Amino acid sequence: MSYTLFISDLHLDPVRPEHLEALKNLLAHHQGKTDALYVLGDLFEAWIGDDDDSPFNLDAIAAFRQFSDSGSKLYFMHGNRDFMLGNDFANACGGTLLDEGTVVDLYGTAVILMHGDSLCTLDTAYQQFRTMARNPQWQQGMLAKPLEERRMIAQGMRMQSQGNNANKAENIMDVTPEEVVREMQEAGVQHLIHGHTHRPDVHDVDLPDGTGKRWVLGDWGKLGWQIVADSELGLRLESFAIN
Ligand SMILES: [Mn+2]
Repeated sequence: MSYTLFISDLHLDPVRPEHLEALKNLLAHHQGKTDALYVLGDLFEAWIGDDDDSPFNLDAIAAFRQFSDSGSKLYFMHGNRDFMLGNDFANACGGTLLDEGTVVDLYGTAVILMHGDSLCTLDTAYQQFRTMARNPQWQQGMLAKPLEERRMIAQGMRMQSQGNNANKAENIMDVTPEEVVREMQEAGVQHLIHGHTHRPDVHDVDLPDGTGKRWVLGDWGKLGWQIVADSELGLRLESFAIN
């Protein structure tokens, strides 16, 4: 049976090697069997540039390469942590970097794919940062700095982000319902898959032409999360234990 997998928010970090191990298990289990794997952002806790060839990064790339060499397709989307993932990374993995809001056909069902951070429109401070950090000129300036300096900047950003988020209301950290409807209508779809909010769930969405569904992937902690799409059962959200 044909099927397709979606994951996001692994937040891979050398200090938590169990998540990279869980990813390698997932890749080994599905390689050559699944039609495609979509990684919808925040694969890495931080990504300071494709030229960062740390043993940890090379380990992850090698696992993805083995997966794509098996014939399964591989796609990546940026998250708010790894927004500097580039084509060099994707190519090394044998995958393709997708634009935010790409619409895919899943066995006859059209689905829009997003990381989810752009849907959190009430978080104006973050959206300002996002606009800056997605600017090619800003990224070029960042990539021109030595790796060690970028490492320190990334560390500072993470600490600042944690401090900021600790004081934000719950609804500001979640998606804006009107923005969800707007994106789904514009794309002409009844299904949206995203991550980012770390609130794995399936929600009904009231659309002008019926009820749609918003599928939210979870972040990897003690549990990992995946969405499976196939031609017979449709979509389903699943979790699995991580040791
Ligand atoms: Mn995120």
